Amino acid sequence: MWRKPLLGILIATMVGLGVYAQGVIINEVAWAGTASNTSDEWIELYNPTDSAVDLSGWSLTFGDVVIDLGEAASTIVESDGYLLLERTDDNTVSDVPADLIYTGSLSNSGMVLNLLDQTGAVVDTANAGVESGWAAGSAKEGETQYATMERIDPTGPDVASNWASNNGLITCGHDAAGEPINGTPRAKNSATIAWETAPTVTLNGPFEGQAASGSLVIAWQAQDPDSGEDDSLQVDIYISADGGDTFSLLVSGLVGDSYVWDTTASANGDQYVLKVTVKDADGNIGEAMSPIFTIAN
Ligand SMILES: [Ca+2]
Ligand SMILES: [Ca+2]
Ligand SMILES: [Ca+2]
Ligand SMILES: [Ca+2]
Repeated sequence: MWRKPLLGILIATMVGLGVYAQGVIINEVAWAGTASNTSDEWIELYNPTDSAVDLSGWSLTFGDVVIDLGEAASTIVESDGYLLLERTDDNTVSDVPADLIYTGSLSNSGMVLNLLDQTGAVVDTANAGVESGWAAGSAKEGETQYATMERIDPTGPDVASNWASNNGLITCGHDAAGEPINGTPRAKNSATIAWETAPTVTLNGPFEGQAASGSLVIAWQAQDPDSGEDDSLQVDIYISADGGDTFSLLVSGLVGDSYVWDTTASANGDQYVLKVTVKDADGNIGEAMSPIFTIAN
């Protein structure tokens, strides 16, 4: 668990911009609506702090829209609690009660949301650094249709890399037609759960344009944020000879952090790519890909 704040600080330091969350934050934005109705947009706020926050006098704005959060059914957001805003009526997320009904649309071409406290200070934003469109989420044409834009690290800044689309696997709530929503209204984001539990891997070579021959040592570093037991991860390696278009399994079920590959068993070529996947005990998968390299024996 020690990695999480460190990662947040690292991202903030590297990027150097983005508003820091102080208290309640904008956690999820259903800017494309739902499969039932593209007007059925909704927004989730979240309190990642240790104490309750009173939203009296706070507002949420985008475009010309100003939503007075003091009009919520309860203005108190408990620690680890949510506030669900549904557009037009409570049927937008039909089986989860809204805390506040608002009017006004989120353009699919992208908008910036601002969260203002009782002094009028902007305490959080969503989608601020994005020139056009949205940092994440999708409409009808998305891989996961009408996926919401979910904040990954609730205490991390509003930068594009801290937003991801709902993965369509961890979802809750139903739309006005009773169909499942590709989002997590009033619940932890799928992107946050993946970030907290999925392993990550980085590949230490081969490097861009490297010409490999004979035995090539494939080395990687893998981590699982919620266990820390690196050697419990199962590693598979895949190889592509066509620049990453198609992969075939090279070796599976490895543990540890390196593998010696006899490249003489493979044809010469200059469009090779390696992919390493790591799987934890829960079946969460992380992967890393090498740049294109050459085999010349
Ligand atoms: Ca929209
Ligand atoms: Ca509702
Ligand atoms: Ca959520
Ligand atoms: Ca894990």
